[in-house]
Amino acid sequence: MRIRVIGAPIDLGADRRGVDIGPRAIRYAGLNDQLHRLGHTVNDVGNLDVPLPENQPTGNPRLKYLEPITKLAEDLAHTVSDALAEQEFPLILGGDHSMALGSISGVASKHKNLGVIWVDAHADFNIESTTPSGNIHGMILAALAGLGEEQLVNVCGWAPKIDKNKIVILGARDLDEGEQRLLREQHIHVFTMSDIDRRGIATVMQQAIEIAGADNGPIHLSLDLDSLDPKEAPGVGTPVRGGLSYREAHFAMEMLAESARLVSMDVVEVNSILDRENATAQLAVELTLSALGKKIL
Ligand code: DIR
Ligand code: MN
Ligand code: MN
Ligand code: MN
Repeated sequence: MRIRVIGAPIDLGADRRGVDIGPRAIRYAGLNDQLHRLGHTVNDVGNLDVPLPENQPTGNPRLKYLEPITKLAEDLAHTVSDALAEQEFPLILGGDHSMALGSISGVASKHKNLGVIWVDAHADFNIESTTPSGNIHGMILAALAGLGEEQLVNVCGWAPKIDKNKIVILGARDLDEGEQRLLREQHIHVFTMSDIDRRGIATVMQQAIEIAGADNGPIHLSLDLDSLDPKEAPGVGTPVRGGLSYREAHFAMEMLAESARLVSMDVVEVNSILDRENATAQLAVELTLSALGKKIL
């Protein structure tokens, strides 16, 4: 496969600083080399330009940095749809999760029945009226489903990007009150950590692939490293105990590779300032390799 690596070093969507170094940290951990060794061709186009929060007005406190976040989303959507048009698999490195507004908008513009598997401790399903923080990374999945602030929803001039029946959230364990209500109202498929405890990662992941990939549709994977237990992934902005184990995460990625349905992937929220010796970036590389075909034997 030909893989286009795209860096989106944005940290305007979250409070903790340090995810803007994520794309570099993931490259330092050997991403391109290892993808190459797995047999892929790698076309790394570098990082998109993202303004610093120091140079930007915060704007509406319930929708912080709305303007620069939507601008990056449009740039990124364009870059991603260009990659697909040229038969390359977009692998987008964050940055905070607000960048998925752009990556998924770009993929959805090329794949009309796209499903999304959102692997995350959080659901990122807040809207302006439910957000406890005003941080847009916590609103992205709702926006992609057509809910919330209209500038987010209508990024690139069309909406919704994803049919809400083809969204699956996996690994959730920290949801806000209004967000829970919205997820229930909208009948979003959420597999919590309790579901994984009860039924095992293999069963849950198989169902996730069936839902997101219904009618033989393509799947985008959005991998937030805080889905893993903080013991494995200390370098994230919002660590939450009780996350996916090392093997659960790998096996989920291996199943996705086996499904042969993956058309694009985000790797987000690696926070190098909070990391220990780049361990979280290394884990991000390992999981990406599993998702892109690396097998034990
Ligand atoms: C919280 C935290 N739900 C919020 N969200 C995320 O601010 O909306 N942390 N995504 O990683
Ligand atoms: Mn173009
Ligand atoms: Mn997230
Ligand atoms: Mn998260």
